[in-house]
Amino acid sequence: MFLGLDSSTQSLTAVIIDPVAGTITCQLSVNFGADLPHYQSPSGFLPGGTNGEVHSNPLMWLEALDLLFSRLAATTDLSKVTMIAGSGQQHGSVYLDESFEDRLKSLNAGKSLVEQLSPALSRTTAPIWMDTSTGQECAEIAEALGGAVEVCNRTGSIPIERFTGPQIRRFFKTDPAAYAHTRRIHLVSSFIASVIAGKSVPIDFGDGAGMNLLNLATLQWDEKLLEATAPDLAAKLLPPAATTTVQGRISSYFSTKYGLNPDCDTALFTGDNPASLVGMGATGSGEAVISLGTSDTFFASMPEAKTDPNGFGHVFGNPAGGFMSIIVFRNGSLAREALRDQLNVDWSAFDRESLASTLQSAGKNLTLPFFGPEITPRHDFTGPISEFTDEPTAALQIRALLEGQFLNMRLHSEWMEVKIERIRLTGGASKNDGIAQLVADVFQAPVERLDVINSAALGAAIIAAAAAGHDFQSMQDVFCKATPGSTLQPDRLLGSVYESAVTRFAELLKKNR
Ligand code: ADP
Ligand code: XUL
Repeated sequence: MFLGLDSSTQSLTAVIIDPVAGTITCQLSVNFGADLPHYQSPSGFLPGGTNGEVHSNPLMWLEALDLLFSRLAATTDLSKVTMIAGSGQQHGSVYLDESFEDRLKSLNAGKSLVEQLSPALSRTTAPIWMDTSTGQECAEIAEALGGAVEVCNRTGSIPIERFTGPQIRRFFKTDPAAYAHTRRIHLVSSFIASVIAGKSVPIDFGDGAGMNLLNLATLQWDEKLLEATAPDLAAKLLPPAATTTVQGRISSYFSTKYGLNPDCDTALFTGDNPASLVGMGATGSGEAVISLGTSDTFFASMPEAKTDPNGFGHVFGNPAGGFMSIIVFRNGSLAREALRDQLNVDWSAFDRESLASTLQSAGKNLTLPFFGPEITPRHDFTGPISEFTDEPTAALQIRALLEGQFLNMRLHSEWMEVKIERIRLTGGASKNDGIAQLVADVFQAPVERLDVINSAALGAAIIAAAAAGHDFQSMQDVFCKATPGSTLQPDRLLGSVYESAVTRFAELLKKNR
């Protein structure tokens, strides 16, 4: 059996898979807010940060790990687990002193992780992905490299506030003594992986690419960026490695305390998005995942490390090899809800029958679907902008908004130079067949939906299986099947319609930015 862990913003989740039976044998979560209220982080981070700072207490993650394993041990025979892998919320960083390695090596199962590891923190809190405090540091790093585009060419992203490099730089600038006292810097993923392995283990290519430090061409830390970020940074990071690199046995702390097999191995941990790519069964070329949540997210595997010339999208490592894109659209469900409320309708106005009634107007009327500031493309829009040839009835406005959202997505994923052949749709709006059909039509690719709940933790369990020698693709074929009857085929007659619409959409966008 293989165990995948996912340490996300609000919870720590475990998924155990049995590859022979093809079943998920256990899924358990610890919710930071509900289960560990004494950390006063109801949503997984410390409220009240100033200047855009959003931090979490790393001790909360450690206590969650003890709690999760005690719950697992009470319900499951952990001695059958032969490999553990995992994922974490991306970009967050943990700062540790000289004593960390020795403490990991000599963990005593009679005490807690918090008790034994808390003295090793050289910074009591960890900035996480929601932190936007590093605008100045981003500008400084860009300037040192000769521009944001150069940083993007090297690392797959322009300097981004939440990314770890700018965060490290801000720590160095605001508390140079504590920075100097820091011997090791980990991501959330590699921090948890290190505790499990009983020694510091590397950051993987998947999560490492979210730091503005990993050179995608060499898959090494980029020397110029290390230098532009903070002094002596190379010495504080282990060389990055592939996600499936086996690190050796688990720490005896876990076998003694929770009945894990002392021969259980550990692989590296990755970011939650790379792990979700696996858990959604989309690591193969031509496969994309679109998540229609509060924000809409598009991610897809990429054999080559292409970078977005506009600097809107990001490139991370694909745990199965090669790379993946991730592109975030802020005007997702919030924009759909805004139009729904403005027209005083409910979601049934977005369903298949309603949209079918306006099929004649497919691709004819254009809407830039931005009710507020957008990051893809980055612009402070103040409201949607439409160019209609038909009378703008409510039904046509809904069609044009949805088409605008997916045309924008199609346009801003063209830089990947990957022909999308299958889309796996997830998130709250994915259950809406009308919206799902429009995705299929605009991208001219079949859309599938999956029953996977914990896609990152499931992905991590599959990564563990792959690290133990199983084939990524066959594991995904078993564990990431489309829900029967959920697949929607594109209307091929609309291929040329949206081909021309995407060009007109791009022109309208250009006029309005
Ligand atoms: P989050 O990003 O917060 O995890 P979810 O993926 O749970 O969000 O998506 C929640 C959103 O899904 C809601 O805000 C709502 O706008 C949207 N949603 C829920 N049901 C439907 C539906 N039938 N049609 C369209 N959108 C829907
Ligand atoms: C990705 C990002 C978020 C976190 C959430 O760049 O910041 O998706 O990984 O866990």
